[in-house]
Amino acid sequence: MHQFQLSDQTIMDISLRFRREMDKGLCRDTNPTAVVKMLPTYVHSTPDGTEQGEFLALDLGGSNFRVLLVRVMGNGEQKVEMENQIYDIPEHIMRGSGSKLFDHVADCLANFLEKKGMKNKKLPLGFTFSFPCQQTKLDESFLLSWTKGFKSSGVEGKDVVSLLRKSIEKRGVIDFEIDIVAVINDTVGTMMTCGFDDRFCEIGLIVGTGTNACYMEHMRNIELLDGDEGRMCINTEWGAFGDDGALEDIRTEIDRELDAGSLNSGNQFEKMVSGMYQGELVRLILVKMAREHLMFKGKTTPGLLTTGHFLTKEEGLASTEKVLRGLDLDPTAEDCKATRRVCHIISKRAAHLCAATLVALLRQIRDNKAAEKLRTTIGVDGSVYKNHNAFSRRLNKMVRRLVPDCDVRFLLSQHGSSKGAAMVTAVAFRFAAQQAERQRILDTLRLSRQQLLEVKRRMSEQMLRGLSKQTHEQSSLKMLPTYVRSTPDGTEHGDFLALDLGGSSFRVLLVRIESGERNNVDMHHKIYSIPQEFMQGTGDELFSHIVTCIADFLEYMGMRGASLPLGFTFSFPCHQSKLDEGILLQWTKGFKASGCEGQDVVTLLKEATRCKGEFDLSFVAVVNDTVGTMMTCGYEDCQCEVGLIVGTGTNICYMEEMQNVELVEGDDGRMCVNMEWGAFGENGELDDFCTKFDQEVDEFSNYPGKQRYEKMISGMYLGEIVRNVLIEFTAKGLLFRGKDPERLRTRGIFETKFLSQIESDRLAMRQIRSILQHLGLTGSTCDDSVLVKEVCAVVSRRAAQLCGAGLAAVVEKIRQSRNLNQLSVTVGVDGTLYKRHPHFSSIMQETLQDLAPQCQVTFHKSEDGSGKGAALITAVACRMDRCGQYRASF
Ligand code: 0WK
Ligand code: 0WK
Ligand code: BGC
Ligand code: BGC
Repeated sequence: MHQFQLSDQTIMDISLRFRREMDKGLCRDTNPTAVVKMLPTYVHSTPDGTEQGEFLALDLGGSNFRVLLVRVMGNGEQKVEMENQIYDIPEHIMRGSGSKLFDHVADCLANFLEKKGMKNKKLPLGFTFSFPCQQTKLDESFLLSWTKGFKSSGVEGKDVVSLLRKSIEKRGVIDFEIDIVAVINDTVGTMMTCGFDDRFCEIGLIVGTGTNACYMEHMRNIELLDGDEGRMCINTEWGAFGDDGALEDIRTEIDRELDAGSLNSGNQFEKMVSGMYQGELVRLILVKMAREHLMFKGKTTPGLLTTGHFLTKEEGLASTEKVLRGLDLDPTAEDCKATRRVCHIISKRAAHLCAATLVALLRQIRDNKAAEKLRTTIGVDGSVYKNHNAFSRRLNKMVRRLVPDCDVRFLLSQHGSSKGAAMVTAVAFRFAAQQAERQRILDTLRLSRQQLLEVKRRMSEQMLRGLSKQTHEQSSLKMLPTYVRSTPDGTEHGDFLALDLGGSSFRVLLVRIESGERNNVDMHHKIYSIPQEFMQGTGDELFSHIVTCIADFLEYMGMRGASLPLGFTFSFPCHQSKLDEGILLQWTKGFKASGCEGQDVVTLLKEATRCKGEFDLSFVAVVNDTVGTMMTCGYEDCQCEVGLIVGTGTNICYMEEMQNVELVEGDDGRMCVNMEWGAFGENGELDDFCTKFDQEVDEFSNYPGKQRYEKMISGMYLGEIVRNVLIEFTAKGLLFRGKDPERLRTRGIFETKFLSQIESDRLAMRQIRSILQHLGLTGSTCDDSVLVKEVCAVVSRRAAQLCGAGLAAVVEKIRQSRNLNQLSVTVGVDGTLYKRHPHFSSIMQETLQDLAPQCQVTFHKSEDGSGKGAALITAVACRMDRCGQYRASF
């Protein structure tokens, strides 16, 4: 019997071996070949007292199959009521066909509900299925292999939830309806059951028919899953420890004999520890002893020779003689003493082996927490642990001896794993309900292809109305003629000042154009800020500030008092009747300076220059940033006939056939039209796509009712839409655990740049949390970060799709105006949102491709800004002037 006794050294060594097996199972590369599978369970937390409701639970895989009704009283009452019924699983069903097994389970469920008079109640169900399963989510679990006494066919490799659903549906809904919300392992159920009473409980242990353990592992160590924040319960399936030969040195010939005769191969560790096998080990030893004439006077009996006839539960019982006589043996007192000794040794080895693996778990948790002294609780269940006092005593004792520095408590589960299953179901049910509500809200921000086609159609309609003299006033798209009729021809030359006002930064540029060789433009610029008080003060203050910046720039360039032609990129809707005049129709974005709307901004600028008297501006061309961008890109790509801005604001211009530009005389050639598409929707064209979050943003914007399309797309507003969705989620308890972080109510706090950061694929969840922390949204969880990222993605996706639908209308217009079957055109594009957002441009281009398949569109990102374009336009105008050509437009 000596070979069954393990020295402390050996036990310590086995513990270290098991720890290595755990690492193999957790590691992505070695998991496929690991025998200790370390299976993710998708259970992220132990009960937090908010669980409540009525749940059904099935407990399959232990010595009893139970159907239970569990009532969890919430709001901190921590009270649970349970009713259960034990049903038999006949051996022919445990080893028959899988469909028969699950039909039997469904029958028992129906019987239970019948008895409870609850057949017509649709209840969520938690399914404790105590076998090794690969889970992909809480309600999907593929059986890896049967263990213990089960061997039903057609189940391994299958999702046991679908098999159960099928058996239930087979009975027809008229019978009863069940919503299987969660499938868990009995170790997980046991941990949750004990966790309900003891918040330190983070390990679940079963030593019963089979044996196994689970524990709360840090996500960063679970390489099979993304995310490294928080914890998840891992089902170790330690029964299989040794299946790769790791325990060969301690396995005896008796162990090998038992394994050879067992129903399911493998599970070497379980076969040395659990209740299904301890008795069998004793029997095989007694048979060996008898055959070697060391016991029972060398006699064996059919009873003794029959597998499974020496049940584990027998061991403890004083009446060994009664048991042996039950096997038709005629034991002497010596025989009884020897039998008890064999039982003692087998049970002791089992307890010590269990302690070895348990200590490996304890050390893993202690190291994860970097804790000096670990305080933890092990929730435990199973007939061996419960009914074999010697076993549990030896196990506790050996654990304390191996890890004296850990304060470990064993908490016996009083209610079985189903209470825990109900907890998991309650959490899952609450999560599922919350998820459904989150998706319902997010669905209001998701646009279908049909809706996008409708946006495109309505945009096309408004374009025609805006171009037509008759309907121009009624259109939300002003289709403003820009008096830019062609792109540079390379003969332009000279020094030009350029101003770039209206984007996220104000720039003053000196642009030196050398004629002849193309693309020889030299630029110097300086960025100035436009303080809020000037953006929202008086026009005089604003333009005086602009002139101050120009003067500072000329100083900085050593060109004090210079008089240069100037290209003025003024990124707001302006009515132009010629190139050097721009009547501001209305401010947009963050600007609100008084006394400007309805005024010619060229005059306002010249007025301010005159007042300052430090330099003179000879000629000023005013262009929209979309036009400047088109020109800048057109200088390198002559196919560039569209200018797109997706930045603080959004807008587009394109080269339209003169005969369609009814507001301007003449039908020859083309002219660039500034669509001011930001205003699309002001006549209600977008009302059926607008959500309450958009309403909120519009209501609190500088210009309620204005720029509706812009407010669903551009950088100034996306962050605000996200913030409003997050407030709604928080108010509904769907985010930040319903705790309303005051900071979230601060308008403008969620800048759009955060969307771009949060949606970047490279950003780990913890970095999202640090952004939330930075925003003062402290105490957010990993789930919160995931959700915030999802909200950002939905809002930016809608913006990109809306932009793509609008662009599809524009390029289709060009194609149709030119009666082309296929159009290939380049779009010059600029703007921080387009440039910095990780997915905006690709989603916009996908949408465009889908909605305008007859247009090949190339996107040319502007690297030099629209100031260069403005200077080029000014240069062309000046060239035409030198040639004495009328410079109203070119
Ligand atoms: C009771 C639990 C059940 C688990 C069983 C294990 O409710 O989920 O499977 O303990 O112990 P056994 O019945 O195999 O001895
Ligand atoms: C850079 C251009 C400028 C334009 C801006 C728009 O040079 O004219 O207004 O892009 O992008 P935003 O700065 O608003 O993101
Ligand atoms: C199964 C485990 C289960 C354990 C205890 C083992 O045979 O593989 O999933 O937790 O028995 O019931
Ligand atoms: C303005 C446009 C400008 C766009 C991009 C909008 O708010 O109305 O003129 O092109 O922003 O900057």
